[in-house]
Amino acid sequence: DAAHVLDRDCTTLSRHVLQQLQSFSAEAQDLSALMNRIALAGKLIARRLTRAGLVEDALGFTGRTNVQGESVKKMDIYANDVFISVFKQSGLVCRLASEEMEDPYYIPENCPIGRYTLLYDPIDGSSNVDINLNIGSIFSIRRQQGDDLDQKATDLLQDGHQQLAAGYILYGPSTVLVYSIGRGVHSFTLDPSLGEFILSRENIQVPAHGANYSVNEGNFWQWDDSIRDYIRYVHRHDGYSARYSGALVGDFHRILMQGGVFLYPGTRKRPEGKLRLLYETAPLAFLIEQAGGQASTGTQRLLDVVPSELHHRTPLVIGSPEDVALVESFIQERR
Ligand code: AHM
Ligand code: MG
Repeated sequence: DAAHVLDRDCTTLSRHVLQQLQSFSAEAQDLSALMNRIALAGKLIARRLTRAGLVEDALGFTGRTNVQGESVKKMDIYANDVFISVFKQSGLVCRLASEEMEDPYYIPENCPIGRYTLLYDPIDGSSNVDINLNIGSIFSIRRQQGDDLDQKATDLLQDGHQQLAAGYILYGPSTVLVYSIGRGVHSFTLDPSLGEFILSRENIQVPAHGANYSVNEGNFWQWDDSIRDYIRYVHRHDGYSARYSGALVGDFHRILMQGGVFLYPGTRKRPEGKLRLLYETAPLAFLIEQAGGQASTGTQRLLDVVPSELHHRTPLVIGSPEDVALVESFIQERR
């Protein structure tokens, strides 16, 4: 009823960011504006996705391959461009770097005054797009260091501790935005009738251990012995459930909420695994640590990894602290 609805303190995302920083300093206002822009991009992408089967040219492939050698979907391009156009108007960002672009995209009118860089994966879990299953967008914000006049963006090749903010948008039955600015992890649900992301959970903490293990077991014979040993351990013990959707954001969200571990280990063909550091694994590592969990390459804390190039890949073991530690102990044993 109406009274019940009003009972609820409807905290919007931008208000939440300001509250978190407890200030109206220039940086607090910048972060609030940046998060607002990300929310706008999420709303635009969510809107297109809800009608994708009805709109011409929303689904399927473009016929091109990206820097990573992966086939590009129309939705990848749409979402990539949404972030660019939304940030063009912000004045705060001079460069954007994404999975879909070999080099960063510069917005000359915002350079060099744009003090921040947006790193993002516009559509994570692309293979789910055409079958109407969950997908996501992942984002990370870093402060631009230096003028980058030669446009080489070398200042981005730093560890994950440099992130000012990180998060994702999950396009599922509802659209959910999860973010952290280094003060806990908070989730917001899009109320489509208001067009606003409203706070749904504050200070999320991942359980110390969980039943879920999330990994593509089709790669079993591609892994190191240590990973196979861990999976055999899981198979022999009660209380584990396999959950793998093919979209990292969705699998990660389950683990954040319920506990467990997500793994994308190196394979024989790709010893560094599949996932990219700057706009996939580092943002999620930032979130999980803020939620009391852990993220690792298997042998190193993920946030400590310094990328050697923009599209640098890392293996990923992420989730509940006890589960990540167990995987690491199997890897340690075999070294
Ligand atoms: P994408 O960003 O191109 O969609 O690739 C990343 C995705 C992750 O969402 C998911 O966890 C993984 O790739 C699935 O890969 P695989 O099919 O090898 O298991
Ligand atoms: Mg991805």
